[in-house]
Amino acid sequence: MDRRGQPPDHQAANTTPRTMPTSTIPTSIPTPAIPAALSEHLAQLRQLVNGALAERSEAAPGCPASLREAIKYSVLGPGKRLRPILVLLAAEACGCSPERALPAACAVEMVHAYSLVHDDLPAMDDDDLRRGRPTCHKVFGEAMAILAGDALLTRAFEVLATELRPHDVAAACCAALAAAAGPCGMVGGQCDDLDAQRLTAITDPAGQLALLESIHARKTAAMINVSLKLGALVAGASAAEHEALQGYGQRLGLAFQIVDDLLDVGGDEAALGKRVGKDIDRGKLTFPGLLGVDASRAQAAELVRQACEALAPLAPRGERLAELARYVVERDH
Ligand code: GRG
Repeated sequence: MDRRGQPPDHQAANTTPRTMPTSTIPTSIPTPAIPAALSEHLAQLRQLVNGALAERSEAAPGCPASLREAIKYSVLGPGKRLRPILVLLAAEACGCSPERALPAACAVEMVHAYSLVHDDLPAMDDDDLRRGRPTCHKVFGEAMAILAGDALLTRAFEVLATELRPHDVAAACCAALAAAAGPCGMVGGQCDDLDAQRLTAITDPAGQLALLESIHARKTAAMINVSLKLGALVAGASAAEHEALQGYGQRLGLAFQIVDDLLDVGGDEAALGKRVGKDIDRGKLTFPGLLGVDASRAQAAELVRQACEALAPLAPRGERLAELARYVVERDH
C-alpha cells in the first residue's frame, strides 16, 4: 500500500507516465543576483518579521513549555519569509509603514508554518527534512507536531483580531486569511493534491494542466495572494491598488509553484533544505512532468512578466515587488 492507502499498482495502471526524460532534467537552476538595494531592504524586513514572530511566540504564559518549544522550532526556523515580506512590501507600496503591517505579516507566516508542519506529517507528505533541519514531528513527535500546527493556526487569528485596528480592518483580514487558508483555499488544494484517485482519472494533458493549476491556485497561490491583500487592507488601499496587487499575486503564486516543481527535479538538496525528487518518485502531477522543463521555465518567466505588468497602476511604488518577483522565479531555494 502507498502512503494514501492505495496499492502501488493501482497508480501505475491508471496513470499516464509523469516521469520526465532524464535528458531534460537540469542539473541546477541559476542563482539569482538580487539588486543590492533590494537585498538590503529585504534583510531589514526579514529582521523585523523575525523579531515580531519571536515576540509573539514567547507571549502566552499559560502555554505548556513543550508546546512552546515545538511552536518556536516551527515558526522561527530558517525560512525565506516570502509571505510576510509580501505583506510588508504591499503595505509599503500603498503608502503604509511596514511596522503597522507587522501583525498581519506574523499571522500569514504562522499559518504558513502550520501548513508546513502538517504537510510534513506521515499521513500527508511524510517528510523528515524541512528548512535544512529534521521536521517538527521527527523532533517532537507526531502528536506534538499536530498540536503545534493547531496552535499556530489559531494564534494567527488571535494576533489579527487583537492587534490590528480599526476593528473593521482586523475583521476583513481575518475573513481574507480564513478564506485563503481554508476549505476553498489551501486546505482544499491540499485535499485535491492528495486525492490520487481524481488525478489518475484524468488522462488528457489539457485536463491535467487545468487540474494542476486549480490545485496550485488554492494550495500555493492563495496564501501568496492573501499576503498582498492583507498588506493592502492594513494600508487602507484604494480599489485600484487592491486590483493591481491581486493581479500580481495570482501570477506570482503560480510562477512560485512552477519554480518549486522545477527545483524538485533540478534543485540542490542542501540549498533547498528539503528532499528533492519526491514528486517524480511518487508519480505526482507537476508542471515539468506535464510541460517539460524548458516550457515550464518559459511559463514561469511569462507569469512573472505579467505579474510585473499588473503592478503598473502602483508605479513607481511597486518596483520592489517587481524586483522580488524576478528573484522568486530565479531562486535556488
Ligand atoms: C497541510 C493544510 C495543509 C496544507 C499544506 C504548504 C503546503 C500545503 C504544502 C507544502 C508543500 C508544498 C510544495 C507546498 C507548495 C507551497 C510551498 C512551495 C511551500 C514552501 O514554501 P517556501 O518555499 O518555504 O516559501 P519556506 O521554508 O521558505 O517558508
